[in-house]
Amino acid sequence: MTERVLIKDLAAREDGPVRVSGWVEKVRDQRYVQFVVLRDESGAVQLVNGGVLREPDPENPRSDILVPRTTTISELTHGTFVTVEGELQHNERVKLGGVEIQIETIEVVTKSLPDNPVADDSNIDVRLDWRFLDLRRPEQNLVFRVQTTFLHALRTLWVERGFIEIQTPKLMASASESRAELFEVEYFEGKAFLAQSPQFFKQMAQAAGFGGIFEVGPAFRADHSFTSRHATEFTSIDTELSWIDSHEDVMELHEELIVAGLTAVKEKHGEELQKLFGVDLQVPARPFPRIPLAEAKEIVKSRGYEVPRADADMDPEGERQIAAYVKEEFGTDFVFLTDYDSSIRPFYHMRNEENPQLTKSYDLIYRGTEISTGAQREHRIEVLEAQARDKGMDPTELGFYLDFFRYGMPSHGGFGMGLNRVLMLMLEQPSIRETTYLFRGPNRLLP
Ligand code: AMO
Repeated sequence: MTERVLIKDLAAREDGPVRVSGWVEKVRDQRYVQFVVLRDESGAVQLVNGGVLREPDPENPRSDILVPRTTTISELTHGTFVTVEGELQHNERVKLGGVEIQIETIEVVTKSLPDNPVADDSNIDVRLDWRFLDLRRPEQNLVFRVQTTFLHALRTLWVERGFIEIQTPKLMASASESRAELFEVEYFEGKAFLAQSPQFFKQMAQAAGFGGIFEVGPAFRADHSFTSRHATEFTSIDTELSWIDSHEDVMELHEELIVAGLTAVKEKHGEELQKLFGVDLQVPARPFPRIPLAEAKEIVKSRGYEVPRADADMDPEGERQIAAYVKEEFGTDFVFLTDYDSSIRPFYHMRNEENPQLTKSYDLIYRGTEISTGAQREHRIEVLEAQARDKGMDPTELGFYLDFFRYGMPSHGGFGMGLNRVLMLMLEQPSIRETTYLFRGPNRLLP
């Protein structure tokens, strides 16, 4: 049997016999001639009926059961998986890729039910209920190819720099970020918590002498919100590195990773992004603007919007306003907001030597939405304990975490970045539901 060819490779082949496999996307029955649009993971091609259907092979029990003896092309239901053999023909008039295949045989591998639970205009909940069908759409397929390219570019940069990839446990004995948004699960006779972040364990790698590390893995937040950017489980991109002078070193690495990721996506998928999403992907210039939070609030105020609480983080409207400002002033989609007040940062963020009210930390905003938090961490145990007490925490409760700092620790820092948010903003999608393989929210645990 001839070897299966991916549809995207057909145009480059010479005319002649080919075999393709995929699912039926459309059937156009024109009485004397029938057309099928067949799609596989790489693209779509038009098939033209020029032959007979293959009878099921009695030697092959699967085909015996599944191939209806009476199938005709017009009976091929949308979604049916088939293997087709035929003659490849280049034909400029074929809009779909300039090639078509004259069918010789179609083998029905598995038939689809005739009803199609998702339509192009189905709402997001229906689409998520039938996510596997929704993912057959080329736009959705592209999201995950973009994700693969983006992560590969980040990994390549980390690996070139000698960073070590780690996998940290998601079952924890205590909270990993804050007491809020914590999932508790039964754990034999006791209880456990789902990791909200690999924060403590990526810092442990610093005490372990690993230098630079990274992790791409799940994070869980019992966040009862229904916004476009919150999930109860998301993929967190985390990195941490030793021997930094300040959070500036973390921001530099962060920029390099973003630029590497976007450059790779633009190179590999730029055209498709334009075609399927109308997105003209911009690779930002380095350095990204850095604006202290207090200054950012002033800028936003001068644009006519006042962030409600002076001692709080930017709110979503504030983030949108500062994004509009950097777009106008610097022509970029990215901005680091820096120098967060210690009252709104976790105890492990290092304070600014000159103004201990401020932390050596930042948020990265992409197109008006926060995608990351990063910081230099406090590595001196006495200071760290004092900062924990300052927050009303009992250092003894931090148990094993504080032990990491008792046997020597280099200066270090890092960041966490939500992968699904980055993709949502990069692909100009309305929600992370579109850029998460299987979204998890307060109302969604299925499929
Ligand atoms: P933070 O809590 O800001 O920081 O989280 C880092 C990034 O993770 C993403 N994120 C989310 N994405 C989807 N749904 C959620 N519910 C959700 N919560 C967070 C965001 C956010 O910017 N340990 C620190 C990071 C560090 O300092 O290294 C942390 O977890 O994109």
